[in-house]
Amino acid sequence: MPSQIQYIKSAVFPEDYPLTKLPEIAFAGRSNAGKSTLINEICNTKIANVSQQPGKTRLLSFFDVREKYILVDMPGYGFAKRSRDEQGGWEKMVETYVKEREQLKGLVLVMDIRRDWTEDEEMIKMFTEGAGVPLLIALTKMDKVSKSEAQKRLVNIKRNTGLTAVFQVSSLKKVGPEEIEKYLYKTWVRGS
Ligand SMILES: Nc1nc2c(ncn2[C@@H]2O[C@H](COP(=O)(O)OP(=O)(O)OP(=O)(O)O)[C@@H](O)[C@H]2O)c(=O)[nH]1
Ligand SMILES: [Mg+2]
Repeated sequence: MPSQIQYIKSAVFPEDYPLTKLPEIAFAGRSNAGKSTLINEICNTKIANVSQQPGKTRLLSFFDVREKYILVDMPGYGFAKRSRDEQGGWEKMVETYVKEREQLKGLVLVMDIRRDWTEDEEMIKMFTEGAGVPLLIALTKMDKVSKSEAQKRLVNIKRNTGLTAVFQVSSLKKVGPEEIEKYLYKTWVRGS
């Protein structure tokens, strides 16, 4: 597992994205889904902020991993206190990033396994499909449900989305990060 990860910068607009050509992998999902936790585990660090106050991060945060690829922690959506204007700004930021970032090799959609697929997830799926960017789904907090429930939810998500790259994750049980890192590196970084 990689351990050398460095924060580069945060940005909203394309002109502020870091000037690197390394392959990039973005993490998106509802606020509190476990994006930052998963990034930390994949990179074996504590660098990505695990939220004390959900919905606070409003920027794209770029991290360099071993000078091999870039991980991008995207702000979470679905946070109730966000106004309609802010929601619109979030959508625009995500859409612009997914469309315009040429080196974006794939997007990890992080979802609490107990939640259902909503129009927010559908929107991200549409943005990525529109841009030809592959999608992986990480179903987090599987420790919160029984094994059979987790399995049922995984099968449902696969069926509803037509996606095959769907992984279960538990930060408590240390399930998922290693397998996901392997997949990302092999399929999206080295395959790029
Ligand atoms: N039980 C359990 N808790 C988890 C798991 N993954 C994350 N959490 C907890 O869920 C909360 C939110 O995790 P974050 O990683 O901050 O979520 P986030 O998606 O980055 O949230 P925002 O940055 O607000 O969008 C934290 O209290 C984590 O400890 C998991 O697999 N199991
Ligand atoms: Mg976060």
